[in-house]
Amino acid sequence: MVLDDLGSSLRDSLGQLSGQTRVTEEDVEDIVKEIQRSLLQADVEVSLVMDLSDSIKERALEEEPPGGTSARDHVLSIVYEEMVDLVGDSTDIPLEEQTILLAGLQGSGKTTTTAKMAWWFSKKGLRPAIVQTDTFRPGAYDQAKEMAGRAEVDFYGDPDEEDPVKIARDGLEATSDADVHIVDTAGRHALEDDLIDEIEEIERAVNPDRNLLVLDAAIGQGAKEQARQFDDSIGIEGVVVTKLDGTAKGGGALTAVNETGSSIAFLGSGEEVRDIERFEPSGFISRLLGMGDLKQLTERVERAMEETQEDEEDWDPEDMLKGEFTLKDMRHQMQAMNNMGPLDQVMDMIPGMGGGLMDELPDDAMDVTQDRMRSFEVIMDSMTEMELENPRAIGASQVERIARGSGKDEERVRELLEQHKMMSQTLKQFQGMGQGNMERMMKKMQGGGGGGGGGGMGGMGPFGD
Ligand SMILES: Nc1nc2c(ncn2[C@@H]2O[C@H](COP(=O)(O)OP(=O)(O)OP(=O)(O)O)[C@@H](O)[C@H]2O)c(=O)[nH]1
Ligand SMILES: [Mg+2]
Repeated sequence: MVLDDLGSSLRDSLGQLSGQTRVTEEDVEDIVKEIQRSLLQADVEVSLVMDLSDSIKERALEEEPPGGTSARDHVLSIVYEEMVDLVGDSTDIPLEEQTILLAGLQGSGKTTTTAKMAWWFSKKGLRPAIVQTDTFRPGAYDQAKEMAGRAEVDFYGDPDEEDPVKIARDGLEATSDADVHIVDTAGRHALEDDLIDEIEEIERAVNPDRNLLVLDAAIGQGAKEQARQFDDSIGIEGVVVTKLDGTAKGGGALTAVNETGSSIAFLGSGEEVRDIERFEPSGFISRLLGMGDLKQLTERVERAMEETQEDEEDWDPEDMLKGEFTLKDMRHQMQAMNNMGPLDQVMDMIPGMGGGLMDELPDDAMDVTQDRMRSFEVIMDSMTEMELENPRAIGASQVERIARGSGKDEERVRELLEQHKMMSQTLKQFQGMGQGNMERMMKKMQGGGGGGGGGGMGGMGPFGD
């Protein structure tokens, strides 16, 4: 499957716009409904979803698609722009000396993120140090130290000290050689007063350049209250979403971003120090909507629809070279000409068939003019499945019947059969050549044969023996 479930229902809605130059209110309603469903399932707050829906609806109906843009692409780009607006750009994280404080509830992934970020900065050529101030949870020191080891970065902690503020102060001093200080803090089940007091004190002691709120991707509506309280007490400049390797899509992060007026800084997607990436709106939006990379969505929607068509009709141009060339193949060929251009160009797309080979063919072999094509199509519509598969079995009485059925004269029907025969013979010659011969011949034609080849066909015509 090209796109996953949610993506595919959105794709279906968008697909219905295919070929339209204008969208109706109903079209937009359908699309917006799909988007709402995806976002709500991804834990995005209802009010945010509604705001977004309104802007999309308004713009999709009021704005004129730029010249040459299809309705579908127009709606798609509006959806994307509005989503980017909602999600925002990545939090600015300059590659310079700085102190970063991480805050968040218990188990949200602070300690892991500290190590991941330290690793990330070290890969950017900076020297990071981790300062571990969690005196609340037994084992916090060992965990942080072990992770710092894996990230191969400086580490400071003091398992015997009970005052986190003192640890923070001592830690900055002890690691003064480092450029980037990342301060890990203790988590609690909920935001109790003592946690707030503690983190405020640490904040004052280390005077960070930025405070990041670490959120588990699975957090839903709880994100709002949490984000507001942390923002009130220390101020939040960015959000880190962790555990995106799970099933949760991280919509709660948008609530937090909205609540704190901040943006997303990093994404975590695993337990290893390497499982971190800078936030990038396009990928995240795609995830929220349950789609692949949305940047390429327009292309993908396009491609997906072509693929669906091909799947349905189960027709592959390469088959023409393998088996019997039927009237069905011919019909596809004629349709393909409408979509893709003339047969010689189509043949160019088939591996091993390019290189101007078709130029050597008699002109009328592939020449089906628009007019003839249209009448051929009508004629073929009057043929039975059997006749289409096996045109050689079409005798005089069938010609008569087909002519009557299609409203064309018998001569036209015979002309079609003649045309088919010609194309079929030409293709047979290709088949007869075999892969090796074909390659040799192509080389010769392209002047790559060396010796006296000289680019000409010489005496070796492709269709002689
Ligand atoms: N799969 C996965 N697990 C993660 C990720 N980030 C953290 N974890 C795991 O989640 C658990 C909690 O992570 P910690 O980094 O200890 O969380 P914390 O916020 O420091 O927890 P406290 O210090 O107790 O408040 C650990 O088992 C981590 O391995 C992630 O991105 N993906
Ligand atoms: Mg921790």
